[in-house]
Amino acid sequence: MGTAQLSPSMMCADIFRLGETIRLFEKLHIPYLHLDVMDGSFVPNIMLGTAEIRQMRAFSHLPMDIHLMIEEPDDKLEWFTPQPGDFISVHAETTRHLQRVLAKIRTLGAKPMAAINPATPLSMVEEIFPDVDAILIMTVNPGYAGQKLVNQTLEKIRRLRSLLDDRGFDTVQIEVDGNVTLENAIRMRKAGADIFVAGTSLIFRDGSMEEHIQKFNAEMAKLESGGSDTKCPRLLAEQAF
Ligand code: S6P
Ligand code: MG
Repeated sequence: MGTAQLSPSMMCADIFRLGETIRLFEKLHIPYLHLDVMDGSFVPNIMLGTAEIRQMRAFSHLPMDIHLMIEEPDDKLEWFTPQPGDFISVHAETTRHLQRVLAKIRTLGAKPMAAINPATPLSMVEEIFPDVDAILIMTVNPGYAGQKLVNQTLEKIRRLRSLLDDRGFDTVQIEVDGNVTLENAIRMRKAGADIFVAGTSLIFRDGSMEEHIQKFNAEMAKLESGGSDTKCPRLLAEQAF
């Protein structure tokens, strides 16, 4: 298990301070910008489009973590100009050809990620482990920021982690998205999550964003260095809840 990574959800950022926020993320070595693309059909909201993504690419070299919440993403991937180092995630619920779409993301040069909603069973992604670099477990129903954790997704993260490990896919990362508070992040980390989408629950809220990020890093480092007699948080899964 590598270090816990943050992926700030840019739809939660103050658009009037976007530039300085991105510069702060660069200074703090944030590994990804999480970009939510919503089509008003798969999810009941419309968010970030190709123009915003293009502008952010011109402004910053930070890799992107593009979360496509759009119906039939199959022939729309090129619109987002995937780059090496980017993650592109597609929802298993949005395409009849998930394996083909994931393979296409790889061909276009980015890292494929499959996403599933809280009600979607893990069996929907079990056959595509060889085709992904990460799996996104939605911990709220997609569409909005500021929602409450769907509690049973914690157990789902734990089951996915052990399925991946048992089948030899221990390098496949797990991303979690939705109501990632500091307390929930600790529980998610213990369950086996690697990448944490940071929205209104963690960093885009009152107080200093830099301090929120440092606090997250400190808590994750604490978990890694023990706090128990094992150094591997995955082994703590039974204690996660
Ligand atoms: C939701 C979207 C997310 C949100 C994020 C907000 O559909 O995919 O990336 O932006 O979950 O975070 P929070 O902390 O407000 O739930
Ligand atoms: Mg998202």
